[in-house]
Amino acid sequence: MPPLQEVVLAEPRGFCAGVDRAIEIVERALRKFGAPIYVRHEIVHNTYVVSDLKARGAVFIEDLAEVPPGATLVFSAHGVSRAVQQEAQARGFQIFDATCPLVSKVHVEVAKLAQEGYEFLMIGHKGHPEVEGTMGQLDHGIHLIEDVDDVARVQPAQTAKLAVVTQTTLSVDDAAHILAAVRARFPQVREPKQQDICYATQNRQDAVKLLSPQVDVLIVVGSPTSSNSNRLRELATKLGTPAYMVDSAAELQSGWFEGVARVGLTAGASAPEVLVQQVLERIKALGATAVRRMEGVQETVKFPLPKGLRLDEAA
Ligand code: 0CG
Ligand code: SF4
Repeated sequence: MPPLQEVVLAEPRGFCAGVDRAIEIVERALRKFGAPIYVRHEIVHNTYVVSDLKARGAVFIEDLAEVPPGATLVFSAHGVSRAVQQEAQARGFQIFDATCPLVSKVHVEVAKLAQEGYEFLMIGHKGHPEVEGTMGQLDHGIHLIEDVDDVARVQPAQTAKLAVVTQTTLSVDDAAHILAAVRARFPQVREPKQQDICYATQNRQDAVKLLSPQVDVLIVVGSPTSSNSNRLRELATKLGTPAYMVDSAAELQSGWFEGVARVGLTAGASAPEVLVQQVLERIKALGATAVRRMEGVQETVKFPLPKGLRLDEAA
């Protein structure tokens, strides 16, 4: 096998518009109101981002009981249930909602269709905060579907008005497979006009599909809690390319690159580019001499900041 030669950078990779916005919300809240700023759940699922914001005065909590009266509270990019939203409002916190607008869009759809009498199947991963937030838009009537077996098992109260929604960060292929099983069992099911899996998840997975066959190993920068990052590693593995996910350059193992000529490098939607560059440097130190960027979709999505944190507002 030839020695380590080239690193190919996936395009697009790393931060999406929802993550950019969420981090910016915490940073601006810190600047405007000073520390501490309370954040419900990791603002995005990245160890580096969270520890950096912690060092600057953000306090990450899971339970609102940990938030003192009068505090400023930010909801993470993954969104929250109605119960959490209502409790936070009732306790009078100053709230900034960093829920990604593409997650909020799913919440709005659920609320609207529920009004029309719909019951829901939600395709997603149990225990993920986005799933808890979306399912928590209603008191009842949303059934979690994790796989094809769940489709066979689920027992909706009625099937005349049944709608399907999904987590935004699923494997596009797995979701399509599960959705096919849903359609087969419930042909009348109502589907989102545009799929709920977001553009960033789709684009990063598409890039890995193109890149995987060109490389001998794929490195994904991302944290273990990050759904979309895990899906990138999983996808490459399914395509037959050995793949590893690392939280930082320190986690790289030289053994992964033995007998490897070409390394693919990508990052989940919550992983900062600075970590990608550190990983790249480390792979270069192991012997890679060339770096190439693959051709890919240019993302231009940008979401506005919430009122009260915009630069053009009077202080
Ligand atoms: O991929 P998930 O939903 O786990 O979230 P992460 O924070 O990693 O990235 C995007 C968001 C929100
Ligand atoms: Fe929004 Fe998609 Fe990014 Fe999640 S991964 S924050 S849904 S753009």
